[in-house]
Amino acid sequence: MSILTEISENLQKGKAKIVAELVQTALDEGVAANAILNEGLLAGMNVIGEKFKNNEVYVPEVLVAARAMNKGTTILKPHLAAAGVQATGKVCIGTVQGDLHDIGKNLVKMMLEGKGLEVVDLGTDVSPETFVQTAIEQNCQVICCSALLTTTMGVMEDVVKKAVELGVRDKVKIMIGGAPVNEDYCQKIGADLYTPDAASAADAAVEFCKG
Ligand code: B1M
Repeated sequence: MSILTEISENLQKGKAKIVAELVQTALDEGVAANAILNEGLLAGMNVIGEKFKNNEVYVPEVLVAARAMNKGTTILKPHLAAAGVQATGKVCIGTVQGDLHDIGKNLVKMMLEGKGLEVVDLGTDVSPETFVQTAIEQNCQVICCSALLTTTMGVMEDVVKKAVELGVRDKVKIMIGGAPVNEDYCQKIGADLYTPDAASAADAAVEFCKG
């Protein structure tokens, strides 16, 4: 069994300590950080996601898998960052109000940092006011909103409205992403950009920060 498959399978079993050890071993053996992320950690989380959808596993199993994912990504973080190029810019990121999913948001954050951007992580359950006030007070060029629930994606429109209300809509770019969101929705709510994954989000944020 390849080490990437081992990482995926242990992640699915929620074996956080083993996942962390395997990620370190893979790095020591010279496996690329991107491959460990995509073919190990994300591959395992996709399997869990499908099983969750089909009621083959339940919330506790998903939670321990998520914890294993976070352990693995913590070790990967400096290696993903090392692959990035230096850029100047500041971004704030969060998962929108009512939504506690943070794995995708953390991946986007990691990729942004990997591109050399300074990232203000607002965490989960972030109100439109907090997104926009943070951008104003901390001079962020970009606000990144993540949502995983159809019931919370509407908060992204409130972020756009709040930026208009506080008079900064022309000064800050608003990027959106997450499983229920798409390009059509982005246009409908008047956000600046939808990207489907963490890597393209980071590339786009760099371009926005260049101005
Ligand atoms: Co939840 N959950 N969950 N969950 N969960 C989903 C999202 C769901 C699709 C599962 C399902 O039913 N098939 C479903 C949503 C259905 C819907 O709204 N249409 C769902 C539900 C219903 C719920 C609860 C309501 C369940 C309940 O309690 N009955 C509840 C809600 C809690 C809340 O938030 N208020 C809930 C809870 C949980 C856990 C706590 C158990 C756990 C979260 C743990 C955590 O995040 N710390 C969890 C998980 C893990 C999932 C699944 C299985 C995996 C999500 C994930 O992390 N994926 C998910 C099913 C699935 O997706 N297959 C599911 C991996 C992650 C890397 O992907 O976040 O999409 P993702 O990020 C991607 C892209 O979307 C993109 O980049 C990443 C990859 O490169 N991206 C961006 C993300 N944000 C971006 C921002 C950008 C750009 C790109 O720019 C700014």
